[in-house]
Amino acid sequence: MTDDLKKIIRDQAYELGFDAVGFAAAHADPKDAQALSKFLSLGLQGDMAWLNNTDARRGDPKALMPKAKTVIVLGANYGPHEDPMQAAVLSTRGTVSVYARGRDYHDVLKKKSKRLGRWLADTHGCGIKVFVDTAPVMEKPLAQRGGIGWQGKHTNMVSRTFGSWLFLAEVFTTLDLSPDNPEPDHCGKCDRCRKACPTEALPEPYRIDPRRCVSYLTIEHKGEIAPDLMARMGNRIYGCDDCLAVCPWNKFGRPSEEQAFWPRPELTAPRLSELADLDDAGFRELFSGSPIKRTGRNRFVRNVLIAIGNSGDKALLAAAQKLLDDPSPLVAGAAKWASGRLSDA
Ligand code: B12
Ligand code: SF4
Ligand code: SF4
Repeated sequence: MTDDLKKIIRDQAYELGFDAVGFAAAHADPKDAQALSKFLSLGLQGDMAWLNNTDARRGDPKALMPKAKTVIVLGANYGPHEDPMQAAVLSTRGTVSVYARGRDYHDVLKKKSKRLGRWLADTHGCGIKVFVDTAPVMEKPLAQRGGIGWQGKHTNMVSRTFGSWLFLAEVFTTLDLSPDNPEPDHCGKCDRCRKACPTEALPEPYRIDPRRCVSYLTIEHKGEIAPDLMARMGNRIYGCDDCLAVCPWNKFGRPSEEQAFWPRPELTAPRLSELADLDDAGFRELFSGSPIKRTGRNRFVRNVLIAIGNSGDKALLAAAQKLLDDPSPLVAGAAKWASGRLSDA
């Protein structure tokens, strides 16, 4: 009976556009809570105080829904249609990570997960709760327990079918469904992701130091960035895909069929000089519906200035100098760094 029901749920999830579906028991695994406490005790969360404030709940799915018995773990393929690193060699352009080139995945997956949850509640009279990314849920270990992939040495979840390009979401339910088998680790001797990292943010296999990660620095970190890290960031202006892009399991993946994740043409290799010119209103207009709106104009222009500083192209010096007196100290500081670096180039 439970297997029949699981098949019906799986089919419904596929119909709604999910690409991977698994079932995990809604109980805490002490290993996850311990790994999280260790992570926090080392201060690795940096500016992400929300990880600290929610740690008691994050380690245990029941803390979010005491009556939950099963977590339906869901994956959505956002595999790129083009080489994700193609803009990395274009010095006057920026590289936006694949996940942020289309529409905000939170909005897209929330809608689909809610539809799945509502259908389940209506057809089976159960309780449900839906989560995507921002709730205090340890999504990757749950997805691994639900069998849709394993946490690779870059710490993200890798799928044998979709490589490193899966977004995660969950529907918690009071239905008691048999858990799937956890996916074993298939990294083997491979170490490509760690070698590819531009800032050495993966000091050991399966460990990340977010404070060095370009994704953290460009999206989460609110202040100035240390000069040695800025110099290593290249032209990555929002997020980073280097460790994901080199994963050999990507060869089994395929481009996403979800049009909402397809890149907006202007974000595939945007011109740094145009982005540096954005004011608040221009930023909000350009990035409405995009995850990029999250950083606000100042942090984003800081990132663009770092890329300008790293471009080695003196034609961009004027764009940096124009921002030396910007009212935002963050922007003015990055403009000073970029101008100095280009003048020396
Ligand atoms: C905080 C966060 C970040 C932080 C920290 C990253 C991190 N690895 O934790 C920053 C800002 C850096 C980040 C970056 C990115 N993120 Co993020 N992020 C999250 C978030 C909100 C929480 C993750 C978390 O709990 N971290 C805390 C630590 C403790 O967890 P951990 O690193 O997984 O630690 C585990 C392992 O290290 C292991 N471990 C620890 N010690 C040891 C020792 C040994 C020996 C072993 C074997 C294991 C082990 O156990 C820990 C617990 O399981 C999740 C969403 C969610 N709610 O889960 C999304 C999430 C992980 N991010 C996601 C994405 C897409 C990204 C980026 C690719 C975005 C981009 N292109 O820029 C990058 C990838 C960077 C990277 N290599 O991880 C996706 C990943 C999807 C997937 N397939 O896994 C998620 C799941 C969001 C989603 N719903 O889709 N992210
Ligand atoms: S996202 Fe980029 S900076 Fe962060 S760990 Fe991966 S390769 Fe390193
Ligand atoms: S690049 Fe290699 S080590 Fe890293 S996650 Fe992929 S298979 Fe694992």
